[in-house]
Amino acid sequence: MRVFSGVQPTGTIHIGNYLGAIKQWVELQEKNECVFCIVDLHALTVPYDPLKMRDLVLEKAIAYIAAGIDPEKSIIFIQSQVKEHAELAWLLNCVTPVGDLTRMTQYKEKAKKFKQNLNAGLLNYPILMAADILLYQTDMVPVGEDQKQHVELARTIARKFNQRFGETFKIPEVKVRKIGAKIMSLRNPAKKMSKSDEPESYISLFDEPEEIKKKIMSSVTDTGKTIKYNPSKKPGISNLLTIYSLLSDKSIEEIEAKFKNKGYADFKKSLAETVVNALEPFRRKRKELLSREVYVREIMSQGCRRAQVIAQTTMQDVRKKMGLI
Ligand code: ATP
Ligand code: LTN
Repeated sequence: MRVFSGVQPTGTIHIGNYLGAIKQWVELQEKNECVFCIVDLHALTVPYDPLKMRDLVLEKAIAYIAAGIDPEKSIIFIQSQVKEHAELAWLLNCVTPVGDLTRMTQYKEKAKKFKQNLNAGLLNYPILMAADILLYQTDMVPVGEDQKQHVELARTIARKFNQRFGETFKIPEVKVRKIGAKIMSLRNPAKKMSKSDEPESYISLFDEPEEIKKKIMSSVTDTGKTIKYNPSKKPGISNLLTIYSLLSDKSIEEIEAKFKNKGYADFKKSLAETVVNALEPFRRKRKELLSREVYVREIMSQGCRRAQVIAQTTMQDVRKKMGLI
């Protein structure tokens, strides 16, 4: 099966991104043909500094590899280097009703946040994402919960295109984890952990042990004393239990049993230790890769060439079907 997914280069990759998306990628690459993208064109839809973009993209390439994406097994590349993404996005613009875009949850939230300078890119964002996915005749898109709606729209766009112009695109399936698809903020367990929030609200994949301990010990938890999984009544503790479980490969029940007669402080201390240990190999690998920029850039160039071959084949067909030859 062909798998496609991506992360935006802005901000730091956090354990929400890792547990919701990247951890699935690492597992999927063993048995599938995987294409993983750094979606820099998507990142232009919100205010950003052009001088910092280059480093942010390189940092994400390093993060992918440090977190376990193997460039021998998977294609890793930068979205803007494969021009077919922008080209197909324009063509798909012409088959997508505006009403489908204005009802997207992420658009509605961002439209509120950027009321003063709302650009058309924010509205059209899911079309570019559909182009990313459909260019590669993707079977499966592993993402976090917040991106499910966008993948569903990509399916709708593909179906509509196929009906209008003839069978062209594969209809992709979304793959969202049962547990961990929505890791919550450490500061506010009612909100998802997000790169664009304050650093205390997330744990970066590369935070130093001291920072991890501090963030976990001061994370917002619920009233009461018991360590019990109950997302609606105890969202803070439930979120921490989810993180603990996914990073230790222990079931939530096992962890609850372990802390049956213990308090929040003991639980948090043990969680901090678990997180520090689980992220240690990533920190080590990242340090090594930071001094090998040429190697990382070569992986990106190779990835770009491999991605282009697939993208160009799809585009030839699309152009022909749309009468553009
Ligand atoms: P922002 O919230 O600032 O828009 P982000 O943290 O959501 O950024 P993205 O690059 O948009 O980061 O997301 C990359 C991948 O991580 C997507 O598949 C997304 O669904 C997933 N993801 C993001 N946040 C979480 C989270 N809190 N829990 C689980 N998965 C997440
Ligand atoms: N919009 C996604 C990133 C993204 C993506 C994709 C994910 C862009 N193109 C294609 C899966 C498939 C986000 O996480 N914000």
